[in-house]
Amino acid sequence: MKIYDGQNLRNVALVGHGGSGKTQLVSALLFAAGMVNRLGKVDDGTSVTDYDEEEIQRKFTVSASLAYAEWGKTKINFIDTPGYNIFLHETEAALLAADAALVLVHGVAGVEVQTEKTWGFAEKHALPRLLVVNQMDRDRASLERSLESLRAAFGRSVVPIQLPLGEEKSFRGAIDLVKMKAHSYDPNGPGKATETEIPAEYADAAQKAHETLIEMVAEGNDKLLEEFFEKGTIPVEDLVPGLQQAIAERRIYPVAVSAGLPIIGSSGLLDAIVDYLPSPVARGKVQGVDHAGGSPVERKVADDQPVSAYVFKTVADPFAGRVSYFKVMSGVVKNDAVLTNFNRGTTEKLAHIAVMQGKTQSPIPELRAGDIGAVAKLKETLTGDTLGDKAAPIQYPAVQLAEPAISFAIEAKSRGDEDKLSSAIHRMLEEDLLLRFSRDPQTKEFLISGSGQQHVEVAVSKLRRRFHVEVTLKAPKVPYRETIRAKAEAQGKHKKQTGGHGQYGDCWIKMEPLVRGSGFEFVNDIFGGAIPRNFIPAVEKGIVEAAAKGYLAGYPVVDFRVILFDGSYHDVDSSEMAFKLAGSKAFKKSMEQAKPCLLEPVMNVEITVPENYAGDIMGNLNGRRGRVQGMDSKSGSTVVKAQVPLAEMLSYASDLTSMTQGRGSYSMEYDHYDVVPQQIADKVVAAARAAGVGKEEEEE
Ligand SMILES: Nc1nc2c(ncn2[C@@H]2O[C@H](COP(=O)(O)OP(=O)(O)OP(=O)(O)O)[C@@H](O)[C@H]2O)c(=O)[nH]1
Ligand SMILES: [Mg+2]
Repeated sequence: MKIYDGQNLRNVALVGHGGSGKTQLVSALLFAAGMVNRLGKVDDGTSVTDYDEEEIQRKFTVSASLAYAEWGKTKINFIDTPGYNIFLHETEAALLAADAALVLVHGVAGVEVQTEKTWGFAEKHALPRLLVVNQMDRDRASLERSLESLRAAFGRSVVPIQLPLGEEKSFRGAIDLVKMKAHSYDPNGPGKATETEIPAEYADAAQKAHETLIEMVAEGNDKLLEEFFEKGTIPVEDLVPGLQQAIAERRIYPVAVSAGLPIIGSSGLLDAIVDYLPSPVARGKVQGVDHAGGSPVERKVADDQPVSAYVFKTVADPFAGRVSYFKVMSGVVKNDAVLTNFNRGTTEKLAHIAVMQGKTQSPIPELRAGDIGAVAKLKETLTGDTLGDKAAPIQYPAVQLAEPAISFAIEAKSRGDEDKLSSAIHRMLEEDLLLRFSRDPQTKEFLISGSGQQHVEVAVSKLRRRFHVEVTLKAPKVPYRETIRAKAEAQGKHKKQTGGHGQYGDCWIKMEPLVRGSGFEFVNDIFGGAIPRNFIPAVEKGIVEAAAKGYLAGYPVVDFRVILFDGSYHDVDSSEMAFKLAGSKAFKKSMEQAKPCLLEPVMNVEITVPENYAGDIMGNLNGRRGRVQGMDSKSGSTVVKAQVPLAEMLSYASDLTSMTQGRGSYSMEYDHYDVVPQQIADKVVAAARAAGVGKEEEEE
């Protein structure tokens, strides 16, 4: 395996809506570059980057993976990412290793929900972009319509650098609007273009598009603008660097056309990546901090800088152990290097560094600034950590993850599974940052949490296939809360003064509702020493502990204020314990009068369906206590936005699939807590009581 210098590298992440053809395109590009001798296909389970058993079975990408193509003097590192909403956290994390994004758009559907989401990630991480209108061989695929939706979503900087040659079934290549040549492909061939002059019937359209491109490139570049006004055109040798610069500065988002199956446009796309997208070195400097919460540090992306590498992904392999994927941010990572993990203050030896072609590792003696590789068996390093030269500490920022949206109780099927469960899950948590594992304080069950039902199901399936642990998932849980709706006032008195050392604590509190999201507030309003100062924190503690245990159904009580305003004490018998118990009693007595109620999480839901299903979807949302907030139609599909209680969304994934014959998709995130309607609350409370919540012994 050859060693590449930073300027001869391109790190591109393929992003876009699920099914736009990212994984298929990577396999096509690798085949066209001669990196593999058979064309891998998603549909046969033979693609290079969807190699995980889960991906082969489900035929979509679950987690980011790497591949590379050697194209002329350049090595292109591809990062294939998931487009499915519940795995998008993987996509964003992987973008930290990229220097540009290839944003794929389905030639029939145009811009879709996840196109915009992933565009947002690219925006956030300031990545230059190349748009690819893909699957141009499909019936009703159209560059023109795709461009309309792209411009509507991303503005007028979207400009074609290619036009399709032929359309739909007869799509056979692309016209290069920079060099003004036609590139045609044999649909059964190896993905390499034959270059010809532009056919006469395309000449006018190509000339017009060429001029539009030139104008866009010249617009932000005074020198080119002058040249353009003088000569009425810009020669190719000036247009290429001008285009490069405009892309790097994100003034232009160029658009190419392709198909990954049949492979059409591949060699032209590889050329465009090499010619127009920036190398990691061209991106200049990277930013970090010298230690957590410390001062900013800058590092030049160059071989002569101190070495630093950012770990953007971890794979838990049952055989190879932990495999860490990293990008060399500065300096050179040599095989067997001993580096410091700055996040953990530990030392790691990088034995057997390698480059990845899908699941296949090839050893390499060194990786230079900007390159991407992998290493197995690091001891403590996890995703988001920075490794480097001890003398030059730096930590690169990791992505901010959302909170998981859904939890299920998980149970091992047998005793043997139980023994293996926790260690297997902890290894999976290392590879999937949004997965959580915890214990329900009320029911003592183990909980597994993720971004959606399917996310959790994939995790369970991995547990079985990779780690041979069988588990069952029980009904998902809704994290209810409790609160109050009225003011209350009560006394809590704990008194035991018969025989031996007595106990005496007595307090009076007022309780008031607070606005949603305020949590808990404690006000000490004791005057004249009715309760000695040192016992006041004990009263508060008693209230806090009782509130955590809940009043109605065992869910934490939130959004209320307690004012401690009176009480009494005994010189000998008062103690912290006695006042804590008094606080807890006062809380419970106040709750009786305070009109307690249940709160439930309400989610922002976005559902995308083909237009003709929109009516059904809205009707169905009404039945789920949903409030439709808006509707958007574009290119044949409708996006419905609504707020729906989480409790009503637990089975939505499978219901949506059956309502739309699998053509709908949705995403949701937490928005706020709201009061549960009485009838439903009654059922939740009854279920909790039946499960034994609130039956514990009253302390006396
Ligand atoms: N006709 C046609 N079908 C394609 C093309 N590219 C991909 N497909 C098919 O479209 C489906 C989805 O392709 P993938 O490559 O898995 O799509 P993806 O963007 O990786 O999807 P996610 O991994 O879910 O984000 C598969 O059935 C492919 O065979 C294309 O250019 N033309
Ligand atoms: Mg994929």
